[in-house]
Amino acid sequence: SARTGGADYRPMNEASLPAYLAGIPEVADRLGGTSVDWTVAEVGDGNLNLVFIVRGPTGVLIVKQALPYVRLVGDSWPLPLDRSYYETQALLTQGRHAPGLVPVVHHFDATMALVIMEFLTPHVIMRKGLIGGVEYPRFAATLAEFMAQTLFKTSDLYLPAAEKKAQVAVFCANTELCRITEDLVFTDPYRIAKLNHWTTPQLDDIAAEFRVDGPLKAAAQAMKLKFLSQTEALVHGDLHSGSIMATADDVRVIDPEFAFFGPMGFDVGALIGNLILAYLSQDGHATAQDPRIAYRAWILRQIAEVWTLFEARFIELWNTEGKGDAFVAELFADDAGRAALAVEQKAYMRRLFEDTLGFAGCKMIRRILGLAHVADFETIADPDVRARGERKALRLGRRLVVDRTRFADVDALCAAVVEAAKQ
Ligand code: SR1
Ligand code: MG
Repeated sequence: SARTGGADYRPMNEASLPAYLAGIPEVADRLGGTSVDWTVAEVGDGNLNLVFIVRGPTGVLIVKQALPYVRLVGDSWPLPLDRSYYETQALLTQGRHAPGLVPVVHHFDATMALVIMEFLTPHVIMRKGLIGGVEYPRFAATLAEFMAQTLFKTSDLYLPAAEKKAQVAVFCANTELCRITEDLVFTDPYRIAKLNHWTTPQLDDIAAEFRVDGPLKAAAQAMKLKFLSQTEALVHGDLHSGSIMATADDVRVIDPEFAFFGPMGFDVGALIGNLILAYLSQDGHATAQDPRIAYRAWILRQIAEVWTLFEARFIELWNTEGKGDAFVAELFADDAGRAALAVEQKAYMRRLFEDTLGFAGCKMIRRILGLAHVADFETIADPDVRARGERKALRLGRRLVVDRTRFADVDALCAAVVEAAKQ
C-alpha cells in the first residue's frame, strides 16, 4: 500500500494490543493506569477489519485495524490496508461538516493501518435495533443532517473548484474498495459469479430470471456508470443500517472506509434501500405479542422523513451557503435570478431522487443475490418466511432500478413499499 503498512505492519490481537497502545502517550493517558490495567475484546463482526474495545481505568476506546485481506472471505482475497487511511480522512472531513455525528478520531497509525477512535456507548448497531423493533426518535433528522452537510459541503455547490479537486485527489486511489462495490453491487448479482449465494433454493428461479432480464441489467449498469463517473461529492460509500450506531437520543455514522468522490444518490439510496429491507423483513421478526404493525409504520415514516428532511436541508444549505464555483451566487441575486435558480434546484433534487431510487434498488438486490447479505433476512429461521420477504425485496428492488424515473415522489415510493409487502 502507498499510504499505509510496511515492514513493521502486524495484525494486532487481544494480547499484543496493550503493549502497542502503551507506546502512544495520548492514548495511554485517555485509558489511564498502565497497560496491565487495560482489558481488550475483539468485537469485529463486519466483513473487513479487526475491531477492539479497549477499557482502562479512566477511558474506553475503539481500535480498528485493517487486515491485508477481506475478513469475510479470508487471505485468498487481498485488500489494501490503505482503506484505514481513507476511513480516517473521511471521518475527519465528515466530523468537520457534521460535528457530533461521527466518532471522534484520537489517533491514526499509517504503518499499522490502525485508527483509534471514540467508543460510542450505549449505542447499538442500528440494523440490530431494526431487527429488534426499536424506534430511534433522532434517526431521520440526524441522517438527513449528516447527508445534507457532508454531501453539500464536499460538492462544487460549496467548495471552490481548486479545493474540490484537491479533495478528490485525496480519495481518488480508494480504487480497490470502489472495485468491491462495482462488482458486488452492480455486476455480480446479474451473472453467475463464484461469490454469489442465496439462502434457499426458493430463490433460484428469480435469480435466473434476473440474469436474463435485459432492462434490469441495462438499468443496473446505468447506475454503475454513475457510480464510476460522477465525482459529485465525498460519499460515505457504505451507508447502510450497519454503519449507524444509535441510542434513543443520539445517532452516529461510522465506518466510512468506502469513501470516495461519487454520486450523492449512492449514500441516500443505500440508506433508504436498507430501510426498505428492514421493512420487508419484519414478517420474520413479528411475534403474536408484537406483530410489528406499528413498527412497520415507523420504518415507513423514516423513509419519507429521511428524504424530505434531507431535500429541505440540502436546498437550505444551497441558498444560505452556496458559495462554490457551480451556480455562482452573484448571478442569482435578483428576483429573476432567484426564480431561475429555484427551477434548477428543483430539477437537481429530482435527478438526485431518481438516483436515490436506482441505487436503493441495486443495494437491495445485491444483499439477497450477491456475496454480502444482511442480518434483517439472515436471522429469519423459517426459510419460507425468509424467501417470501426476499422475493418481495427483489421484485421491489427491480422496480426501483428500472422504473426510477416513474416515481412521482417519496410518498409514491412508500406506497410501493407497502404494496410490495402485501404481495
Ligand atoms: C467484501 S466486502 C462486502 C461488503 O461489506 C461491506 O459492508 C460493503 O457493503 C461491501 O460491499
Ligand atoms: Mg463497514
